[in-house]
Amino acid sequence: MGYNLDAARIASLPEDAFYIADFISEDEEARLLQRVLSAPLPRWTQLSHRRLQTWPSALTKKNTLLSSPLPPWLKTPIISRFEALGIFADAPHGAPNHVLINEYQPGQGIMPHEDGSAYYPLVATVSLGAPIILDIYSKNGNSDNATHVGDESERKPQFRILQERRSLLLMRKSLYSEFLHGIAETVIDEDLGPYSICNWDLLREQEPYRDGSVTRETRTSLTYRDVLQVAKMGNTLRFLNK
Ligand SMILES: O=C(O)CCC(=O)C(=O)O
Repeated sequence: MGYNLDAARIASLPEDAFYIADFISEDEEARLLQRVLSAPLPRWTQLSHRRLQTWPSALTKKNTLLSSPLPPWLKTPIISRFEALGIFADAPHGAPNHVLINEYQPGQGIMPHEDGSAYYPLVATVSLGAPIILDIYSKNGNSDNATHVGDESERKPQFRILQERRSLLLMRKSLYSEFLHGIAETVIDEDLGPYSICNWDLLREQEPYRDGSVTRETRTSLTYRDVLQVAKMGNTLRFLNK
C-alpha cells in the first residue's frame, strides 16, 4: 500500500501526530470486530466506564511483558502496514508487541491520562465501528493539570482529534510524553468543525459532521505499543517463582 506519512501529518499538533483515514477496508474492519466480539468473556476486563482486552497479556507489576506472540489476526494486515510505513522501525523491538482493545458504549470514555514509560513513546490506534473525539490536554500547563484529572468537566482540551472508523492515529515524541489524552463520557460529541478539530482536513468525510455534532455509537479501538521490558520464557519461570 502506498501510504505517504508526511501527507498524513496533523500539522497543527505538536510533534508528532499522523492521521490516515482509510487505513483498513470495511471488510477488514468487519473481520477485526468479529474477532474482538468472539473472544471468550474472560478475555474482557469490565471497567466502570468501558471494557478492555489486553493482548497477549497484562504487564506485570514491574511493567514487564511476558514474551508471547500477538495472535495472527492482530498482526495481519495492521502490523505489516506499520512496517510499510516504517513507523515502529526505531522502536526497540522493531514492531509493536502489545495491543489494548477498548470498547466504549455511548456515554463511556476514558479520563485524561498518559501512557507512561513502560512503552516506547509511540502509540498507534486503529478505530473500529464508529467515530469518536480524542481530547488532548497539556500536562504542564494549568495548575489543575495532573497525571489523572479528577473533574474532566472543568477542563477544556487544548486539541481535539476526530477518529473515524477504519482510521489510524499515530502519536509519538513530545505529543506522547508531554500531553495527556482522554475521551469524554458523552452521548453526543459537539462543537465539531474546521476551527475545533485539528485533523479536519485529513478526514475521509466531513459531511457527517457539518452540523457540528455526532451521536456516539459503540466504538472499539486497537492501541498498538512496544513494551520496553520483555521477559523471555526461561526468565519468566524464574520471575514467577520469586
Ligand atoms: O481508545 C482510545 O482511542 C484511547 C485508548 C487509550 O487512551 C489507552 O488505551 O490508553
